[in-house]
Amino acid sequence: MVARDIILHHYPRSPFAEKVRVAFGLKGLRWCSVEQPRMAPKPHLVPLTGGYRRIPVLQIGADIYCDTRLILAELERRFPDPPLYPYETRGRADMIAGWADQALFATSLGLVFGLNGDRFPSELHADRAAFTAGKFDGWDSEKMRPRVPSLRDQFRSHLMWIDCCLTEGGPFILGEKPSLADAAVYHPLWYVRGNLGEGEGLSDHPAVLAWMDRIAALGHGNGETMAPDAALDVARTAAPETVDDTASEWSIGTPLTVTPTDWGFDTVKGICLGANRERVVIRRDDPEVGVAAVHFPRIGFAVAAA
Ligand SMILES: N[C@@H](CCC(=O)N[C@@H](CS)C(=O)NCC(=O)O)C(=O)O
Repeated sequence: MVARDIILHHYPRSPFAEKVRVAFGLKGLRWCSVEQPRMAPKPHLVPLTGGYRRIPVLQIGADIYCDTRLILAELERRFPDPPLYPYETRGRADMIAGWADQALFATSLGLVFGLNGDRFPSELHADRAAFTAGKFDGWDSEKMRPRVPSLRDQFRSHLMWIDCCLTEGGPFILGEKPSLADAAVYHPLWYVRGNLGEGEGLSDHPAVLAWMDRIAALGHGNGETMAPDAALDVARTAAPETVDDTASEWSIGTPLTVTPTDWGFDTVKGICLGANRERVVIRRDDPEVGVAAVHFPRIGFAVAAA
């Protein structure tokens, strides 16, 4: 295994990880799969990220990419062919992904927790209550149950939009070829189908189900299991790549904090290595893994001087 290999830190049932696995399939990539716990603590992940605990995280050597928006942008930069933006659709694909990752995901998750929350262990509920800091009813099934009828309505409206995209311009969300928009819209529906079957509206949309099967058929590329310790060794023995993004308000060397604005509000501290409109990169010197560069998207994160 060489240090430049693509390493994904994830767990099988994570919808956001499924978004990245679909992108691996679309691009036909070879990658290493490191399974992380689905709740805190994550002792084999936070030495890499400096405290960020959300899943998935992409690691390439000592470069650590947080959040699927940036993970997919980085995969596109390094492995452009076949593209995630097949028809100069960058703006449209990113806007659709923004809707899918927030509105469609929150509705889907609410439906699963509201209907099936009792099947999840109490430790997971406690973890997610802290993780969301009270937003989304703390993903508490008791509080979410009365919201199920309204969530069902929302979910059905979302399905109608997706169905229209496919029947008016398919076979994929933006047309003839699969794109980032497909990976983003797919993951919340994959989560609903996996947890609740097709009874919550999906069976009324054969075009959506057929599209889901087309996305599943893209596969996940070629993933090989890697031990969490081995991934830490990779970071320890590699040096981060040079960053050339310097067009931003933050000059190189400024101490910064980076914090998600939607959920999982853990702050990461580091020294600015570069930033632009799309991303911010900070350098950390970690006692376990040495120097690492942690990359975040600007969307969905608050950046401030430390
Ligand atoms: N905006 C983030 C969202 C990531 C996210 O919320 N992931 C969920 C899992 S699907 C998570 O981290 N849950 C808590 C955990 O796994 O500890 C992204 O696109 O990566």
